[in-house]
Amino acid sequence: MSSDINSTDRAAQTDGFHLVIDALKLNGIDTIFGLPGIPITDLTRKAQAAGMRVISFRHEQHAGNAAAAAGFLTQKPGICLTVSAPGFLNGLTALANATVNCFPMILISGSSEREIVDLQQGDYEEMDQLNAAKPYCKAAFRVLHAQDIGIGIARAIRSALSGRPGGVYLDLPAKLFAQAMDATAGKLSLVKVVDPAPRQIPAPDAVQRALALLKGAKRPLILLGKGAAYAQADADIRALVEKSGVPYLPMSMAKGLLPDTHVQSASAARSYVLAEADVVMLVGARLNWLLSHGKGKTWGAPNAKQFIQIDIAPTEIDSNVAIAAPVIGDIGSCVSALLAGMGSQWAKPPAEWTGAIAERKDKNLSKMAVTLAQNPSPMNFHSALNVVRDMVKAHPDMIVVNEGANTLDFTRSIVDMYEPRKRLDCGTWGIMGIGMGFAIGAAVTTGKPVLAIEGDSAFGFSGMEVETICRYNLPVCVVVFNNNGVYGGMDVNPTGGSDVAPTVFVKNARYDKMIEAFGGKGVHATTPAELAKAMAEAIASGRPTLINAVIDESAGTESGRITSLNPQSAAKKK
Ligand SMILES: Cc1ncc(C[n+]2csc(CCOP(=O)(O)OP(=O)(O)O)c2C)c(N)n1
Ligand SMILES: [Mg+2]
Repeated sequence: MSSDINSTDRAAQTDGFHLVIDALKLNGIDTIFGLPGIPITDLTRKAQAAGMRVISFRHEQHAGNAAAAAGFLTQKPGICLTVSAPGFLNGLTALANATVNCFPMILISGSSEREIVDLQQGDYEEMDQLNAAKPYCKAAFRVLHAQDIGIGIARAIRSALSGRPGGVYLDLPAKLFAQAMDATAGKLSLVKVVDPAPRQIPAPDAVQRALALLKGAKRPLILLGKGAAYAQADADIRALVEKSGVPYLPMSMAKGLLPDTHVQSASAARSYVLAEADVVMLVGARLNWLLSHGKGKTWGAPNAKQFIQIDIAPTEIDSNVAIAAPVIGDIGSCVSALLAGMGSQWAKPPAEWTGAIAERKDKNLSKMAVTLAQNPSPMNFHSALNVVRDMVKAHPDMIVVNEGANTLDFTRSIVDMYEPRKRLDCGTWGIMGIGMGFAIGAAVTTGKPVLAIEGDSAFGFSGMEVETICRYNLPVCVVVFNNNGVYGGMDVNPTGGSDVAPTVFVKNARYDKMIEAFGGKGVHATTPAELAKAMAEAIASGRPTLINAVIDESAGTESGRITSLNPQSAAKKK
């Protein structure tokens, strides 16, 4: 094989570069999120020349997060392309996060010479990337020969999408890209993946078992997870909830599957329903830490509850507590089977239960309305989010990206969502750093306006990507909730030394100035009115905007709502 091809025999020859691009395009993948460098710079150029959208980032983690968001929103694996060793490692966090969140993505990294890497002879960016990636993704593959690129990409796509979606690593050594082969044979070697996420039909007896349990419940509850949002079975999920009359709770990225203002939403009575329900039906939601593992105080009296769990992965069942009625299959097929099995005579849950929930909801919502209406100076989370809430209500198709601690928790509970898959956040890990990557991925993929509500600490993890937002002129409005630090700005150095406390940042920082450096619009907002005006202008203009929203530095709490997860020192002295 020649190491390159010249223009005269290009018609008859193809090479690794072109086969990768052709294989992706053949499978309907039209966007690459990445960061160029040896050995993939020419791949990014050639991909752009071939009509693909190549979105170039300032750090690979954010390219990876953008790819993951694209995967979640479209059910096609998002592609993140990086250089070897350090670029690969920068992308690896996003790959692992995608896998934990069940977002389909493929991290494609160039890698150095196998012969040198394996003998550890010190190559440029030497690293055994394939083995490093394996524990953090669903599958990892390496392609050594140009004629295997088609199969390699097909395997990566199928692995990312089938069953429980997740991250896949694809290792492409530098030498592969220049490998030439006959163009016709190359074309024939490509694989268009047929039915990459085959439906998995639940067993009829499992469906009957679940329905019998739900029917007998006195205090049933439905819990919608982001798996339900991913499934794009929106109409059937809504029909299931409405036909059953069962109160439901959405996990954060399932918000909007039914509008949060829906009469059956029990979000405003969350602790009551979790503690009191006797049968809980989980739809694409896992009983992990976000649901207190399905046990303990949150879930009320011990052993007083039975679970129905709809999930695509059989091994998810009984992961934390015993599941009385597992229903295994893809969410769409399971929900439609349940709906069919309910018939037309399904009895709604007892009025005693729904009435008690309504009463608590009303009480909590009126209490919240009073808090939201206050107008303290400086703003607190509530007064700022009151205007964000109105903005999302006025633009329900806007995508909300959200990260931080208090900024996350308050936004999740205060800002109602009205449409499916419009909320992207820290997810299963509670990870900081997804902000700008998710915002860019969502804007590029959907063309819709994106509103990123960011803690000032959270924003810092991906802040440099505001240049990327400006460069591609994306309709992203970033609102930095600036309370001078991690959870707030009140901590002091107990020694009286000149270093500030570890959680505290530069006071009164002007994040709005950052975007101005790249031609975006920066706004400094100190009142809800200023914040509302700036958001409205950003959304109307579609122009990259960063609003520095000044929040009372004492308004937050340690770790937001998960203070209790902080280990406590046993020793008295500080
Ligand atoms: C990658 C990563 N590093 C560190 C953390 C720990 N952490 C949790 S929330 C948070 C930042 C909270 O501050 P901020 O974003 O300003 O939100 P606030 O509570 O002030 O609104 C940090 C650093 C994390 N979750 N993820
Ligand atoms: Mg903060």
